[in-house]
Amino acid sequence: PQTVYLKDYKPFGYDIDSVQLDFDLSPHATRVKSRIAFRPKPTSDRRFFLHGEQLKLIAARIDGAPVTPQVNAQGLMCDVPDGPFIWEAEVEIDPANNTALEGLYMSGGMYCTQCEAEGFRKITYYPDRPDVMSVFTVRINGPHPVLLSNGNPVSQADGVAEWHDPWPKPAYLFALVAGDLVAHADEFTTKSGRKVDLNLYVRPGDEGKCAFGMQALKDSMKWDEAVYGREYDLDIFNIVAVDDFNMGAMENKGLNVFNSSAVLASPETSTDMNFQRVEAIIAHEYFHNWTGNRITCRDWFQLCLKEGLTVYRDSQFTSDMRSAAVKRIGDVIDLRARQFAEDQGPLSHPVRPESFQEINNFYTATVYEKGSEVIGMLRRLVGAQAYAEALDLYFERHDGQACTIEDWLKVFEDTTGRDLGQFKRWYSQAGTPRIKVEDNWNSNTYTLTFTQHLKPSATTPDPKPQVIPIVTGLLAPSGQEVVASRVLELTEAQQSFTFEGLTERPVPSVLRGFSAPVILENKRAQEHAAFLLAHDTDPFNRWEAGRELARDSLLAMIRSGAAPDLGYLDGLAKVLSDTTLDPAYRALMLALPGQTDIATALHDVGETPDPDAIWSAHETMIEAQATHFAELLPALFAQNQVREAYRPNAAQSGQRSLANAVLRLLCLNDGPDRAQAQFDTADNMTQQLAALAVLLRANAGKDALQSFETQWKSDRLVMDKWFGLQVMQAAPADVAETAQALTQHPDFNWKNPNRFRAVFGSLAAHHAGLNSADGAGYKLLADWLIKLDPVNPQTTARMCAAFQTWRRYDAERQALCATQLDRILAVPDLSRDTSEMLERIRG
Ligand code: BAL
Ligand code: ZN
Repeated sequence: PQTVYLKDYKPFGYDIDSVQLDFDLSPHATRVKSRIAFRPKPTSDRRFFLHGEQLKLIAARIDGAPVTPQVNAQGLMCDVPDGPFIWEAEVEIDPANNTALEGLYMSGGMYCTQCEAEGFRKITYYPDRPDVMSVFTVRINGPHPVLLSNGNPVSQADGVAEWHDPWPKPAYLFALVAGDLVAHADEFTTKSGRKVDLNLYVRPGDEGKCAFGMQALKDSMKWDEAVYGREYDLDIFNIVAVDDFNMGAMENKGLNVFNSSAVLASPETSTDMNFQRVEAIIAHEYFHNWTGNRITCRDWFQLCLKEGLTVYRDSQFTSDMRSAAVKRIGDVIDLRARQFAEDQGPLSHPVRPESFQEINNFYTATVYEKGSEVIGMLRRLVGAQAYAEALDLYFERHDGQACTIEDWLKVFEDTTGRDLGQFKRWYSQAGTPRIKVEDNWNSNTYTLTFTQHLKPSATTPDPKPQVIPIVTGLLAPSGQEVVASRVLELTEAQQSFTFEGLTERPVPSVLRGFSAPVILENKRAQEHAAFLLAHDTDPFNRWEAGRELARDSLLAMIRSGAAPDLGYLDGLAKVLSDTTLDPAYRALMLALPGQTDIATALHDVGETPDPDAIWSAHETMIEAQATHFAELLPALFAQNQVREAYRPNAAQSGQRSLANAVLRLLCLNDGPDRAQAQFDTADNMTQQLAALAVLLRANAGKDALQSFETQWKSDRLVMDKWFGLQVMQAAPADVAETAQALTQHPDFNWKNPNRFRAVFGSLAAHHAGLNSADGAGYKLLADWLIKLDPVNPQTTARMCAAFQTWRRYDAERQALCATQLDRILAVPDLSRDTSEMLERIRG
């Protein structure tokens, strides 16, 4: 496969004045007619190449005269006039056989599209690159009650509809939907008084799961007006739920297409976490209307320009709608689990990569989540006010353009006068910086010295110091804060910061709010962490201190068979019983670092993680929590029962998350009756599923599992949970067998990405199960990736990331894993997506 480089970027030689598309829908023979007005740019490469894949070319004309282009598997070339001309083509495509779910495909009888990143070329011949923007008019013919495309409706009649999108857009934002759908309708009036029709289209039967998503949309629209001054710009905003979808959702202009799991929600069928995810993804896609659509990316190397910024915006939204501290902690847990793992392994790449073979493989935690962290740092460095001014300038200067990271940074430079040359390294250097902190106390002067280090890697062989905002506060030994949070700007490889006028040696609280995506390397004394767990005024660092104590105790248990640390358990007991603290926060405190995180911590210091030992230490620690908190737990459980009607808001969700975490511990102490009772009486999925998980863990869930299946067998999204939970809750030695047995279930529709991920995503996330010593986890995953690859390369390639840590483990596991990686790599005609991923992972 060909590698594409950022340095080779060249503009397209033509502008497009308008695009007219006509679709005659038919499952196996959809006809697409295009009429595109090209105009050569004055000074550019005039090579006329249009992308096109898996298209049957029926006819092509230039200015009305038939032409015969040279066609290959990637597209076509044609001789064209020197001046402006009209290109017309008619192609035939086969949506019903499009199992890759890219381009136009069918899902449960409906037609839908996914064009980002390079799916439009499977619909018609076109310069399928984000810097070619144009105005689209789309006519759809098909015997379906609902026919949708981007923009505003022009005409709607039986079996034919026309849409016009006045906003120039790249082809990746094109969308078409047709089917027998029902609308949940509402409206929104923008701040300038324009009425916008809102519709959430779903399959009949799903109408009851729309209200929450619609409210989240209206909240997002309002928030973007209030916080970023961004108003919606069409007469209508449509969202469609589709069951077969590779990603979470897609921000097509005026016609967002959502994986049904990311938009449908009801109390009976969705957990609190599902509701939060729906709210966040609705916001994310909506926010793309300005950060992504109105201002898009010049090329796919700039993907973080829209994704990092939009993730940052949606995280601000969630912080405002819910608890900022809880959101931040959740984001950091996720960042460490996914992005740090990526950055420390063979898939490491800069936030703005410089080369790729398959762009679909770069929709990564680094581009998205680290991309968002970079924006958070920028805001911390320049301050909230300058950030707002820079964003205003960004929207004003670049509206309607396809931009680069250079454009983005320039608006900050122009607004603040700062030179962001060094800051830009966050975009170009791969890897997670490591920071060492040392302190010194001398004649009432306190000094903090930071050293930063970035490990050289393939893409960053010669790393240079980055600009790292380290938010720091100081506490007196009494626990009182003596220096409030301030941003220390670390720019050198080593740098000291002094604090004068203190009367006693303080305790530092550094990297508050996780102010930069770095690893703090040096261990604090345990009393220091225990002190911060008790006293830190920064909620993130208080949580972090507890996390550190838990991690250190787990490491000691693994390394030397130590008993669980009583200091940690005592400190945690105090936090758990502090009713002034948000229950959601206390639930996060109670949770242990993930087993993969523990493996990473061991690997980091050159030790070989033993997945079974990590599993056992985790189990032992949970048992120790149950014993140590035995007196606390019944009251905690009772206090956090929600008495009023179910609502998925932050307050209720927090109570349920604490009560459900406590339920697991209570079950260890008292047996499964309480969990069974909760399962039997639950009126919402959060409590039903949590109870089922506890029962399965206690090997007491057979009947509940059966009754859950009977109750929910006709609900696809709930059955995904049923599939996934069994794998997640299996003991390590049973994981592969459980997953294998589930693949034999009549409802294991493996071509549906959600169902495939329910089983195999859960297998991949089960650290001890995936890495079981007999290699059964590796083998089963490989078997199914081999099966899925020809059907859906994108989902297969994403799942390959499960193997990215394989070199951490012992020689036997490595050999078992290498055998499976080689087996997949040896498959003839392996997709470009999967081979790129596995070649990088195999190394
Ligand atoms: N643009 C792909 C889906 C998303 O990030 O919103
Ligand atoms: Zn996005």
